[in-house]
Amino acid sequence: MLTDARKLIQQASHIAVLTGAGISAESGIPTFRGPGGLWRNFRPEDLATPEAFARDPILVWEWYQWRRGIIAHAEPHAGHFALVALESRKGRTGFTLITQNVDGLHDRAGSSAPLKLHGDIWTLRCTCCAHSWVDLRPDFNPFPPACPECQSLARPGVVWFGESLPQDTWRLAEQAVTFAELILVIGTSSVVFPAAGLIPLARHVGTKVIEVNPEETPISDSVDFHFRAPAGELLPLLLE
Ligand code: BJW
Ligand code: ZN
Repeated sequence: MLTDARKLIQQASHIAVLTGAGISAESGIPTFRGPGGLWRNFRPEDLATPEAFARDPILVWEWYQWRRGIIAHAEPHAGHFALVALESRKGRTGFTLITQNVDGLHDRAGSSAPLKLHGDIWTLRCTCCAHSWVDLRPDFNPFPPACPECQSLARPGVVWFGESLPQDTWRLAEQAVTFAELILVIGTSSVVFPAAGLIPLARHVGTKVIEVNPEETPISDSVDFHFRAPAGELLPLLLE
């Protein structure tokens, strides 16, 4: 199975990769769902919606500040680096990395311009004016953080439930999966839309699908290859 999948990867002239929280699990960053997932201890509707932020911005900011602290101490692993090596083999026109992750580990590993469907935890946005900026401090002082332009309340630069994805990024992701001959789906439960919709879209136009996930997901039965293994172990073997 590994040999056949490797052949597909070698032969494909364009590969799209869709990653989710599971690729960062071996870096020590909790996933959302599943054992130890963030949603086991917190209700998403209490923390990751515009309504939750309007109701209790301090609670939501405390949660993001806690996660920023964990992410700041995490390092990319062999799986992230294997994707960087694949990108350099395939070249600019042969590879697109699409991620649902907000942690920035792909950038820190060396991936060039990943398409970030759900934003970036290190970016802040003003709730009043159009200003957005990068702030790499895990701890804010003053707390909660304020806009440097107009002093209004800042919010995390991420996409919450009920919010639209960044339109240009989304269009590029759709183009990539329809243009690609192969999509690698790594470490995502494939339940959050519209990101999860990229996989049926790819299949619809004949793109082959390889899934890397220790658990079954709603797409597992319909993919060409499903490797039930952690990304940090499997990707270096698959992409060597
Ligand atoms: C490993 C591993 C290892 C473990 N190696 N793997 C169509 C149908 C139904 C609902 C909707 C729909 N369209 C829209 C919706 C509503 C909603 C939605 O999808 N809800 C579903 C949950 C039912 N979607 C939205 O609201 C989206 N907006 C939108 O559609 O706008 C238009 C619209 C508006 C209003 C109404 C209708 C349409 C926005 C979604 C935003 C998601 N935001 C979050 C938070 C981001 C900020 C933050 O980080 O705080 O994004 S939620 C959370 O889930 C986060 C993730 O990016 C996202 C996906 O999770 P992911 O990455 O898959 O992680 P997990 O934890 O679920 O899975 C980890 C996997 O890894 C597991 O499978 C493990 O087995 C595996 N794993 N170790 C490899 N070592
Ligand atoms: Zn402002």
